[in-house]
Amino acid sequence: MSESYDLAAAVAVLDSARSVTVLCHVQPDADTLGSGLALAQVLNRRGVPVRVAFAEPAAVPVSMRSLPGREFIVAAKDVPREVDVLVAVDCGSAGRLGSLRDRLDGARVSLVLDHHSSNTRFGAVNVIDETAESTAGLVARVLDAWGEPIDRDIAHCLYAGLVTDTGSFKWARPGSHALAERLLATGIDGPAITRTLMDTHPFAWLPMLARVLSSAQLDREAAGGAGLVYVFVRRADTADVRSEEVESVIDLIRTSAEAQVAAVFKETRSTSESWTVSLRSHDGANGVPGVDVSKVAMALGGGGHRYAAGYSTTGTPESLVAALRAELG
Ligand SMILES: [Mn+2]
Repeated sequence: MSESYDLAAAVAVLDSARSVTVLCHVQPDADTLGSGLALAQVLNRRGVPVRVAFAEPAAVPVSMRSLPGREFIVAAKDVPREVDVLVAVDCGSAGRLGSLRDRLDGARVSLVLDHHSSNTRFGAVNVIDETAESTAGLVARVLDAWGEPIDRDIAHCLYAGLVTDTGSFKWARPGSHALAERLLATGIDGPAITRTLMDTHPFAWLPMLARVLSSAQLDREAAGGAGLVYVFVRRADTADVRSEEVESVIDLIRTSAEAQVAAVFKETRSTSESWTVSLRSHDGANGVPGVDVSKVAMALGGGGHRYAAGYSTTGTPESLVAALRAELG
């Protein structure tokens, strides 16, 4: 609930910090990393030692390597067992920290900044606004409450989270455009940031899409007739491409007019028949409310937002579809 978050509590924690460890979620996206690097730059400016980390993969995704502040990123193994202030950004649950979740136990105080409706409030202080379009937008409000100005490099990081979590402003909410205007006014190159993060793929993306999309299935009866469209992305399909290309598939199949729910079953690159699953939904015509995929994902061990969620699972393709179908009703 939006009224349950307390920006002053977040400021008090950050203000008390002798040092800060910012943790982003596994398989980081531009919202978690942009939020983390924006905070890191502010803390560094204040003279507070800061590091940013995520459990996996080992390297920063290629599309995010131009984000300012990446010099604060350290390898997961270099995050000490005991830290002063730990801040988790854009993580709906402790599990999203992957192998770094145990660092919560060694923190003097932990602060969770997030916008997922499924957030489990796993910090000592939790500042959760599920009405925020992005964690970056929530970080901007924390900085305002703290009286910390947003300079051009910090704006670059926040814009990265804002533009990606709104799907290039397709899912903008009240305040999203006002924040974009403010960030752009610092002199950042918004089109270049967007192109780098969302609109640049290696050529190998095209044959990968051709293989994957040719297997798309439509189940009109799923979710009480709302319809389900889904595809499988097998390990063999992704050998030549980055995670960015794999993550792009959901945005294509979710456009199917005949289905309000879309799913992409992505086989883990290292392990056969181990999967992460992306879910999307939208409202139907005539205002019929869409399926809450956050609830579906939570029932299957994951979480997320009402219209965008995910989970991890194992099994054969047939068993995966059956489990999802059963949960959708
Ligand atoms: Mn986010």
